[in-house]
Amino acid sequence: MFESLSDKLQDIIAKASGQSELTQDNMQDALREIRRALLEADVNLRVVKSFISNIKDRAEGEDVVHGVNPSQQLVKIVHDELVSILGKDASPLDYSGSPNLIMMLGLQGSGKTTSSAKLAVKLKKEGRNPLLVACDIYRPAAITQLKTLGEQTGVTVFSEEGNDVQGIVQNAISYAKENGFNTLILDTAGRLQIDTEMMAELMLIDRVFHPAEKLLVIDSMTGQEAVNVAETFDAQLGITGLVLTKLDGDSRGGAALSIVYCTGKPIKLTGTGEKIEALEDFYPSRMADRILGMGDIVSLVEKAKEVFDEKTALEMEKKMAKAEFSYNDFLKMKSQMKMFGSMDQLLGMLPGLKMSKDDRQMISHEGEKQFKRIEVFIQSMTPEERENPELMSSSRKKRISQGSGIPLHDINIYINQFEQMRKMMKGMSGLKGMMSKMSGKMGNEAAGKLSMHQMMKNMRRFR
Ligand SMILES: Nc1nc2c(ncn2[C@@H]2O[C@H](COP(=O)(O)OP(=O)(O)OP(=O)(O)O)[C@@H](O)[C@H]2O)c(=O)[nH]1
Ligand SMILES: [Mg+2]
Repeated sequence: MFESLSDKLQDIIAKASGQSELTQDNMQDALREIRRALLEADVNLRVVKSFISNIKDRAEGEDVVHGVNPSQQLVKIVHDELVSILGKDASPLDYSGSPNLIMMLGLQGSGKTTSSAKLAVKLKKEGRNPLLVACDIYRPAAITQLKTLGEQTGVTVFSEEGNDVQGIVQNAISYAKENGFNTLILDTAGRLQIDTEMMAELMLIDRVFHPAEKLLVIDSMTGQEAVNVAETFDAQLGITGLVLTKLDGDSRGGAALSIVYCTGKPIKLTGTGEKIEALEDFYPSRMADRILGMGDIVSLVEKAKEVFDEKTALEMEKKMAKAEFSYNDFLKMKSQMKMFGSMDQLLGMLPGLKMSKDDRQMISHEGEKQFKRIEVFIQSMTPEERENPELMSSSRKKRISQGSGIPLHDINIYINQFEQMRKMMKGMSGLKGMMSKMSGKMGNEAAGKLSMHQMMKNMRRFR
């Protein structure tokens, strides 16, 4: 899905990682390339223009965030803009009406019948009781197609030979009321938006039955031509939302990225394959994540912004540079790290890190256990010892071990690690450097290459 656009955007962002700051000058190239990538993806020109001008404004106005390198800031800005043109928030289906009516409409072959069946299965899973209504009385095999899908999925199909569409819907509603179906999915015939007779049929159904949803089913492979189709259908019928099908075969993304901005109508569902389960709710931010192939780096950047306020970062940086970093500072830093969320969540946000949920939980469980133990160890020190790590002597260690219940052997390991960490920090240019090193690692070159083994090793170093 959107592979070619994805690859291009990711390349552009990776290039920005060599720069030290986001400025108007060094963003010119990136913007030009983003523009080209979007146009090649067949994104509507109006969308491209707005997209580029918003990114430009934000890149110029953006404060430099500590610990976040330019490529990551660019990721965030591009991500936000993608979310914005994809519709910002998810738009759930409207289940009002009793029974609730969902009318599927669109061009021939766009995926109405398939999506109707997929939707029925989805609704069933969600505890609704859907009825598929065969409203395509023009194509000979249409009713059979829907019936077959109904049989495969265990969803009841309502059909009538020889009746007109208004009559069929009327009878289907009565049937639903009698038999406890609460959502009717109307699978209408494919039609061209310029076929006035066929459009009149939909308008009539709309006027008589007031469906809660009039979903325009659009084949995403048609690129920005989808925009024209949607605009005309909407002008005549006032559609309530879009179902974008065949996203699995769409490597460009032109339809998805143009249609919401141009029509003002939300994408409510996406078809991502021929299988009956391949229908997904549409979340603009998740789609943007996918396009940028960035895991959830965006949340990470947002959190870094919240957690590491500039003053604390500077204070820590100074202390580190002078190797004055104390056990108290360690606790302070740790409590700030905690604000990132659990370690499990944190690992989940690392892009390109292919780790199962179980592995993640195992590692984070171990890590958090160790962190807690280190906290107990530090809390068993006197205030003086916490401020001055060099005071540590064997008699003090023994006392701490007795007080904390942690074996002396482990205390020695912790102290050793702390000293190593102090040295390492002094070597770096402070917290800012450390953060950008960390995030640099997460962000590009090492992402995807960071193995489980390396992760474990890194974690052990910080314990
Ligand atoms: N790969 C893929 N194929 C799809 C998707 N949705 C539908 N199709 C395929 O597209 C073709 C047309 O789908 P239909 O559901 O029959 O389309 P329709 O809009 O009902 O067509 P008409 O009733 O003739 O107007 C079928 O071969 C489907 O399997 C999808 O999300 N991904
Ligand atoms: Mg059909």
